[in-house]
Amino acid sequence: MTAPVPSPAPVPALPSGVDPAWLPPAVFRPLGSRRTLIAGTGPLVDTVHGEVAGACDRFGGRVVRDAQEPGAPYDLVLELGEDDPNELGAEGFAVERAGGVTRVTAAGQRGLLYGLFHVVRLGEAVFQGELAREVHCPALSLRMLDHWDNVAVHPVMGQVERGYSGGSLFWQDGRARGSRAELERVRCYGRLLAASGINAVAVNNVNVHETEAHLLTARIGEVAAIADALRPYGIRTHLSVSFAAPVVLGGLPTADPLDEAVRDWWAEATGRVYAAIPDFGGYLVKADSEGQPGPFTYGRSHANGANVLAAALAPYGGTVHWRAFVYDHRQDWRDRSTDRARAAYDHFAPLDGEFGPNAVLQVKHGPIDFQTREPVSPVIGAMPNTRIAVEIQATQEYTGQQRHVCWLGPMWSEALRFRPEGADGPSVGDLARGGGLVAVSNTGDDPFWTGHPLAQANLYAVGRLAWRPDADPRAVLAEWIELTFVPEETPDPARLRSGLHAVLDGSWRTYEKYTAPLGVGFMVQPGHHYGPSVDGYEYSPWGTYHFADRDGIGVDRSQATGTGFTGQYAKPWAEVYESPETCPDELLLFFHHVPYGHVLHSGETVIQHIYDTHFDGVEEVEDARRVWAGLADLVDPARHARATERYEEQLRGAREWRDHINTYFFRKSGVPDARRRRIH
Ligand code: GCW
Repeated sequence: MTAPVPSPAPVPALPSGVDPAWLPPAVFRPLGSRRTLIAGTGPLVDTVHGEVAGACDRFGGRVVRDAQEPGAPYDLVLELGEDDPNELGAEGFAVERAGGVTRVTAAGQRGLLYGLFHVVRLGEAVFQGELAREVHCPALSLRMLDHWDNVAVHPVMGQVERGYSGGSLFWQDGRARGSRAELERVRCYGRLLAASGINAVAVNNVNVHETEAHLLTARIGEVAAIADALRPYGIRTHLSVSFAAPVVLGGLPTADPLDEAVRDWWAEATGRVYAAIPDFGGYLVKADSEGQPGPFTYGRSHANGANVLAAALAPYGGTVHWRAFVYDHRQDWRDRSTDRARAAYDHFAPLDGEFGPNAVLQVKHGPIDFQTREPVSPVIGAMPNTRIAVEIQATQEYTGQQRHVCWLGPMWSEALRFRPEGADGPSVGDLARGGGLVAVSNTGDDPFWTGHPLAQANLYAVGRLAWRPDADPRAVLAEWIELTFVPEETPDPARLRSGLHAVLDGSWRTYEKYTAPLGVGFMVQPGHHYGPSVDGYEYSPWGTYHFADRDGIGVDRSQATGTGFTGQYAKPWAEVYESPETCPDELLLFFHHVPYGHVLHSGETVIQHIYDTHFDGVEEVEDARRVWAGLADLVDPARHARATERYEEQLRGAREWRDHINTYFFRKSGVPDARRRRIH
């Protein structure tokens, strides 16, 4: 008897009015107009089959599963198995082309899925000429998005904390989205993420409020429904949990990680999670951070805390992601010796080697909090015996909240390529191999997914940079442009490409120019963090100060005269950052307090730099707005209109920033602008 031929898993249908992002139908034309053979079995192979079948329905090609027609000529073969599994792993694939046949081979089902999307990305090119065998494997095995989504609408933070893309894709008004259409949208989301390389999603906010806490126990079925929707695209589901769950949910008198009853409680709760979601990814924990409960309450270390959850997850292959974002958020601004930048290292570096094998320490890429410009966190290079995940923020909390264009690929790439021990040591990307790359998601139920249509580029880049942390961000952007805007289908592809590069390539630096100067950070409105307020956090307990007075500005973090933070770096960086003479201009005020007349490496004084960059930044936004307007005939009208609207707000905002910052520093310093422009 022959086994039944497996059937394709249908491609989820994009709800009407929702933007196709980087998977518009046209990118499937080269694939869909050819003959493809798919070999292998398993649910993700069915997904691949469905993708090819959907493309063929649209473009007239043919797909055959498991050689029902032996010897038939194929243009493309997608096959599971055969290859050396050690070479390709679960997620890698090999691609080659000879004798008119393109062949993608994978050892694992996910590898085949990524091979398929590789073919889609390359389009016609993958069907031309000959291609020697190339192996593609992800550098990082965990490529994750963390959703800061609340189940119930939070009175201050709303449905999605720091969300700028409408409501949550997963939750609405206290319940899981569960209608057919809503789950179809989640499937579409999983599909987009898989095409960019993402393989894990945490579905709820790291600030675990009362309603959200119950997801771990009574409401795990809701999480399971999301996991079901994401699974066909190779995405594992993770859950943020409260460290106090044994007390809050279990009714125990303590959550002490060394207490036996607490251990048992976690083990039992975790068993139930796996009964509901057999491929559950694991827990994400924000502990002793901004009011969340944690092991400090019991006089225990964070390794003790992480390990109790790790032990519960271990029998099932799950992982705990334990965040290193631990600092004193109630500090006295008068106390100049406390330095928030130091906190993560002070808490965690001494614990190196104490975390269990399935515990990952998740470290924000900078020492403070996702500012427009920060140095790399010294924690990343200081814990060689700990699995480290690097956390970046796609949601643009401090970078324009998806009303301003701010392409973050170059910023993330700089961080990932940074070498904490200098040129001969490993890069941050290398150091993240043990734990992965994790981004706070920038998506929601907005028709464009990301509020600003151009912010989709950031989402795309997360997966691509996690796959290859040393990738050139400009190449990632070019790839996103080709897929999303399908230039060859427009009358003037060259103008479209160059216009998109013009508005995106330098947009992070533009944003930096008109906001807080030289790495000093913040200067945002308290609470929502949008728009300028130079002293908004200056006399607050949050540890985010600039210390501007009539003579100068910046935070002295040197060992010689400051907080000693520079000493947390290895050489050469400890020395480079220690002196204003060697510290890079863009980080000068992060590391040093200097007079306004201090001369930068650029040759400009600090005060003149502030004036110049703020005027320039606004001009650059004006230029970008003009370039975007000139693309109206080449871009989908809805997309164009949405971004046009946002450019108006960006320009208004940039002018506001310029005038606040310039006026503030003119009044503080009394130094006039050398170029005599109008300062209010
Ligand atoms: O950047 C800050 C945000 C908080 C966030 C916190 C964190 C989820 O302002 O909204 O809380 O970081 O990373 O935990």
